[in-house]
Amino acid sequence: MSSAVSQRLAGKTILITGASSGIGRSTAFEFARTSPKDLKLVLTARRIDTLKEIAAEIVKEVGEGVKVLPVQLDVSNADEVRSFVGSLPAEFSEIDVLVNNAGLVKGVAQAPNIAEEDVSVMFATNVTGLINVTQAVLPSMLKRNNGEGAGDIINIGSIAGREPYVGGGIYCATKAAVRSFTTSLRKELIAKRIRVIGIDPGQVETEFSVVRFGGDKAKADAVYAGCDPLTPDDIAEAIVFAAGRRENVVIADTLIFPNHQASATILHRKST
Ligand code: NDP
Ligand code: 8X3
Repeated sequence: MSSAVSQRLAGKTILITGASSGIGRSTAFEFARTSPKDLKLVLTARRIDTLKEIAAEIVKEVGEGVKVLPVQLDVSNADEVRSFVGSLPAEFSEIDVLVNNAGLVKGVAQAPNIAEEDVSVMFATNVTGLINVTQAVLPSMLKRNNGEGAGDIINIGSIAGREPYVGGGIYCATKAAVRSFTTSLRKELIAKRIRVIGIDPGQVETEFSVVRFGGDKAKADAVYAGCDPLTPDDIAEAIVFAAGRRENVVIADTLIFPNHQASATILHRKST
């Protein structure tokens, strides 16, 4: 990453949701590595012990120039989100970059057999959770710059939000909602200096499929059999690239595939 990017990121406070695993975890490391001298990271997820380990690993790798605050946060709990933002320590309280990454998928059931609990948890996390965090952080972004506003909101969508597939009725609907909310927000903030950035990954190997199949690693591994999926670091690089552009440049919309993928369901698999 060029020094221009580290200069642009210097001094910023980055809030990442879902930082305990996968894309969120990689994004924390990528920001820290890109601007190791002067950066503040607020890392959130439900697994606080994992976040503390990641915080320690980051400081061990890049040094004390990056200050890391791990905070336990369930994005689906609106009260928790509000009180979290309101009680951030002063040095972390001005969020410059919000990475709305927390998300999950549950199962591959098709209507009318989708468990109500799975419907609720996917919408509550992927949609309401993302909106909760955005609404809690946005007021402070709007006040900056004499009311012109400042900051980046980076929403992690998915190819699933553009192309619904069999067995993804709810997850795809949540990611379509994220795409729609992201687009509305960008339009609503047109007079402000707040960048609204959408990043839609294709297949990335993380804990995503393990969560989808309730911890069944063999089923999760089968999703990637014969494929060469993206790594979470690939998406982290795109996120930091977007945040590191000149302030007048908005990477509004991206779709990122591994080489073997051309749509949600068109993937070339090598036979083994
Ligand atoms: P992981 O399962 O590896 O990471 C998901 C993260 O979300 C974890 O850190 C988890 O932390 C967090 N999370 C889940 N529920 C909540 C909650 N209620 N409150 C706070 N944090 C929560 O998956 P990925 O890294 O792959 O997923 C990250 C994002 O990328 C998701 O939005 C996903 O939809 C999206 N995506 C993933 C793709 C893929 O192929 N992997 C492709 C396209 C998009 P914890 O359990 O500690 O709370
Ligand atoms: C994850 C990508 O295609 O598995 O968002 O739903 S997919």
